Amino acid sequence: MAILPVITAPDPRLKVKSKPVERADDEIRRLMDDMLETMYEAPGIGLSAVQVGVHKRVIVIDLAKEGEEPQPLKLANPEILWLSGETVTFEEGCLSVPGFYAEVTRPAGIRIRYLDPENEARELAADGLLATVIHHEMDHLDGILFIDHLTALRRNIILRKLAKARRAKPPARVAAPGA
Ligand code: GNR
Ligand code: NI
Repeated sequence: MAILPVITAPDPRLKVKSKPVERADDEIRRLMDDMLETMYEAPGIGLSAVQVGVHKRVIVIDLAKEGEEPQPLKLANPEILWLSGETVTFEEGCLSVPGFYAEVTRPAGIRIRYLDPENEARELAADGLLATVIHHEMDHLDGILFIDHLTALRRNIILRKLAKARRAKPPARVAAPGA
């Protein structure tokens, strides 16, 4: 397994819509495991492939608390089957929007269909924080960040601060030969 670099906003790669996987094969299983390791290390409770620069419709989630038995969820091609009319509001954060948190209101319940790592079609019903994290990760697959649910004013303040922080401390780069 490997810990992968997580892309942070504002980065145009986070705005790209991800493509469905043809089937869950060894490459996808490896991606899911690398994403889980990256997510645990961060730490975070969800991660989408686009955040590690892979534009495939793959997400991982684990809501288990530290010290509890891990409960990894590995999902490819998640599709919404049903949304509840009720809404719920959670304070969200994002590994691609480091240091910023905001309340987002989303459908309280969700039912999805997806491919598991063995390429089997499965369904999952969720509410509470799990439903919110599924929405957050599925948004990533369509190039949407939680800050896109805020007013343009709040979003732009956050994006400007992130861009300024990046200029102050650019991400580590591998040295070019001869550099
Ligand atoms: O670690 C994360 N916490 C979180 C909290 C509330 C709502 C959504 C999330 S997902 C986030 C990790 C992440 O950026 N996933 O894309
Ligand atoms: Ni996120």
